[in-house]
Amino acid sequence: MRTIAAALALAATAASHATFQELWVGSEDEVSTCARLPANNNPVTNVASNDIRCNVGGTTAAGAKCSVAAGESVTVEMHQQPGDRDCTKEALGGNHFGPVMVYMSKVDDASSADGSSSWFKIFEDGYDSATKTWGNDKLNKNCGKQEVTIPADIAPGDYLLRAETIALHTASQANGAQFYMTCYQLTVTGGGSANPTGVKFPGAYSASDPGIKVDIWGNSFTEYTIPGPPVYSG
Ligand SMILES: [Cu+2]
Repeated sequence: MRTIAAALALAATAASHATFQELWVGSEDEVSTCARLPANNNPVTNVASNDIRCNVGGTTAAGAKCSVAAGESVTVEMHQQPGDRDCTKEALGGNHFGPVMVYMSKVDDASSADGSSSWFKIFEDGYDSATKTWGNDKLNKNCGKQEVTIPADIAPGDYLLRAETIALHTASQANGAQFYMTCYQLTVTGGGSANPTGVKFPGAYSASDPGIKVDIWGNSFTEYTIPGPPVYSG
């Protein structure tokens, strides 16, 4: 009996997992053409692993680059199963509450870069304590989509764009936070000369960060500290 219950709980959990898989440039749907799609929807849990860069297998190239003008918006899109863009299903299911963050990294060639370069954050949405709303609650309400603006002043050239959400439902345990990320291969046109300083993955996060080892269910939980560097303001 206990075995069956545990197996059902495990199946339910796995079914709710997800990957960022599509990208929109402005209003144009690029589908997954420039996404380094993760092999499956399992989370990364070790912040010290190279998998924290671009997910398991995500350090190698996949497909094409998407071209985007500096100052333009892109929309990253997450779903539970590959290619299943059904908006009636949650993007990330079952209480997998947590922040949404997007980073960029300037690289020589987005189709071969391994993600070891420096990353700057361009977007974050953590927790609104007034409405008790998480960043990925909004993702779920918006068919898995999060729109972000490419900074207008960054230098033109190739970048990796790293979309991430963290599920914190079991994050009160050591290494209980679940990281879901996908890297997209971009070429940025226009722009200026800014080359924002950033952080490395691994390195940007520690397993003991207050936004990573955190009990979101406790009575004392009122505010959430988003991990990683501040957002580059341009
Ligand atoms: Cu999970």
